[in-house]
Amino acid sequence: MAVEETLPPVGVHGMGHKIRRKEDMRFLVGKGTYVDDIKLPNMVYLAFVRSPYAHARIKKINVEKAKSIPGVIDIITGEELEKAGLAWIPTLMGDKMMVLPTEKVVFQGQEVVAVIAEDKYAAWDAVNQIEVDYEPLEPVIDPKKALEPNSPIVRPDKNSNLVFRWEAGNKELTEKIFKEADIVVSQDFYYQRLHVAYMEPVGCIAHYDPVSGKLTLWMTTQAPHVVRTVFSLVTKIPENKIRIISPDIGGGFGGKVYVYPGYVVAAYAAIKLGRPVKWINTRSEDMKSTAFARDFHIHGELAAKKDGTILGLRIKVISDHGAFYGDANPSKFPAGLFSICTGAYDIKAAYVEVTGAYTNKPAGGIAYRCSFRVTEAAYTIERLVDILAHELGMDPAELRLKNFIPPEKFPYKSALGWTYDSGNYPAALKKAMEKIGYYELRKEQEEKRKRGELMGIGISTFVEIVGAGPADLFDIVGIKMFESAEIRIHPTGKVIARFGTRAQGQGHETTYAQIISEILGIPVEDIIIEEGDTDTCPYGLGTYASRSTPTAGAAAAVSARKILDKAKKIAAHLLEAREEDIVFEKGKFYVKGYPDKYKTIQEVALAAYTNPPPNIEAGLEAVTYYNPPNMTFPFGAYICVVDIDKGTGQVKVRRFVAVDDCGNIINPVIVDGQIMGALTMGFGTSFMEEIRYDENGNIFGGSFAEYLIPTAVETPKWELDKTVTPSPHHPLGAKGVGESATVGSPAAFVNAVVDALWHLGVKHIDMPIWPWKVWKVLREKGVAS
Ligand code: MCN
Ligand code: CUN
Repeated sequence: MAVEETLPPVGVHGMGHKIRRKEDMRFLVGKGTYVDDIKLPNMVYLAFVRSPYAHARIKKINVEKAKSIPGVIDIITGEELEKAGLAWIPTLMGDKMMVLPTEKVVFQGQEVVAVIAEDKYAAWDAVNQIEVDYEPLEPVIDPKKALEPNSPIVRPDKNSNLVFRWEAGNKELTEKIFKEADIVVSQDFYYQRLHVAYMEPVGCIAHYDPVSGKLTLWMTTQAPHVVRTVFSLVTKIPENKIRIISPDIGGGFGGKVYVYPGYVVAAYAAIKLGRPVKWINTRSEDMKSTAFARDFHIHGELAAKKDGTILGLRIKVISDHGAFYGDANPSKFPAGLFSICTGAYDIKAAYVEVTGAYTNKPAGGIAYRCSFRVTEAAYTIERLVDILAHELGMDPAELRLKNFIPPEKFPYKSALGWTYDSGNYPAALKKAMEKIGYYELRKEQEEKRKRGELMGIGISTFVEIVGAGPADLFDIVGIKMFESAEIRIHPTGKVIARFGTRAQGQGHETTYAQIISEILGIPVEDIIIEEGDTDTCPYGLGTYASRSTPTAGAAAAVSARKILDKAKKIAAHLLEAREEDIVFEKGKFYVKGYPDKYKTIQEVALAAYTNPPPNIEAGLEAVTYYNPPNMTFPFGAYICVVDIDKGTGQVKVRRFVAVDDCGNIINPVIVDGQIMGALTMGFGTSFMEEIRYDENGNIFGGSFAEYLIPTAVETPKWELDKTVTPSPHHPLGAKGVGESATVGSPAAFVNAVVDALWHLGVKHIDMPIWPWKVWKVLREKGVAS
């Protein structure tokens, strides 16, 4: 790569410019600052003894041998934390979670004892010398069994394993419609437990200054402000004496929203010992104990007329939450936004019921590019629609085109209560069909089938729902889900803008600068974006659920427009004209009809400090706390072609066309990057990744030896295209995109595999579709070669 290709962009680059990411230079030359890069004087290290059992009573903890290891400073147990009122802390979902256990452990890999030592080697030596005497208890592994009356109870503080029961839709109407339907298809799906496998495991450094009484935490968190508030409420440390800094983050993907015991113990130890404490998970600790994704046991039913008109949808889910209800959903949505499950279709009646269960596994649920469980919703409806097409003998594309919400019906109110802002689903599907050569592929498939070859075509036309969210519906621990942007223009026209969000690789330093550049005509390289420091950034809810563009992007636009309004007044003063006569174009203000006599935005910025109009305050800055009027509803049409090897069961993805629509695009290269990354994660989900447990609660998938993620070798070549249907309520017409492809693609992959095998009597294979699963099916059907 030539050096100039990696240099930051020069010039005014507003919306739609394919500029390189401003942040990439420091990452490419290894100069990013991640938590583990930070070293403070006098710092000590924290490591955890973790439970080998999924469910066991702690009888005794012997720390004597460990204490005598040179360099060991302190050993902290649950009993000690209990005295400090910190053995349990609240989760973001109003439940409680153990920081360190006092009575029993509730999942394998749970933090049991914390060791603090001069270096991490001494800490790990001590971890290995601590003896914990356990009395194993019967573990609760299957969430369905967990809900049976005679099940052992996971939690010491509860008398049942029921987390919640939640429903949406009109049950009676749905039942009536199902009774009247010509055909009902139904299927069980298990959307497996996943780990997000970001590059940087979770960790933190806690530093307490006894002079100022200030606690500073460098933390791998996607939501620094919310964590600060929770920390303040739990510890009673005044909120202005807690500073959370999220430095560069090596991928978050939802796994870094959760509040981990390590954060709390590190903070406690830093205050107790008066020394900075660093805690960084190892990779396998991370895989065994951090917030998981999915784990939904779904039963779906679709009712239709003979001609393929879909009438009703009914879904029952049992969701496995592990030992604590630690999802990071908006509080009114215990099952996230699963009720977007009617998808792209005009369905009269729908009813959904989700029951959450505690089991002896780690907590989590909202992670891995899920948009609050839209992944599970899109998968369910898109699989059901394909099954219906096959049962009816109809083409899956034709069936979709017949049932799409027509473009003229937007804004569209869904049977489960959402008002879709805009969409054009037939346009996206037709574009994808044309690009891939859909009908030719169907012909090829027919011929191949005659020769006994297995080829499948899978479609997914998903709808996303992102931008949480409107204050009347969306809050986290009571805090409304607004988002903030503060823009300051200095006298020389250079800009610093700060946000309540926190990118983990999404490129906000570039795209937010492009938004400001678009509106104010200031070159992108003159705009610095800062996120992730609660002492300097305005309060915000953070980056997850692809909400940053719909919320913080909107806040940036509104703040920039506020500044432009004031700048116009200043320009009128400088040009000795009336404000109404001032025209603003490409960074220049002039009087209507006299474009040659202008003042630049930079000159206006200087005047804001040196020569403001008499009736106007000095300075040029604005802050906005943006409350979105509605969610945004991105969508897409994906088509996948697979060939299956009858000898090995290996599925080869021959082609994958993805047509995405996220409204107006800020940076097309970043959006393409987001889509390719998310497609790769959808591919991993469909064919490789799973965290499983045996009947004793032993994890399978706790290291990369067992948890397979796609490398460049396995990853298919993605063919991207787009349609543009702007959001009518977003100030820039933009919708979110960060998770779309992980939401939409698994159904396309699985639909393709089942399409290849349907004629053999195969209706479904659960993900991950490992070769041996396919091979087993081929053997059963007598076609394995
Ligand atoms: N964008 C754009 N035009 C649009 C929409 C988005 O240019 N119309 C740009 C945005 O400006 C931003 C990026 O695309 O730079 C993603 O924007 P958005 O869809 O708003 O999503 P967020 O910024 O809120 O990112 C969150 C989302 C989530 S929830 C997960 S999970 C995920 C994802 O982003 N985690 C990621 N993408 C990731 N990418 C990386 N590299 N690392 C992660 O951890
Ligand atoms: Cu669900 S993963 Mo993203 O919302 O951080």
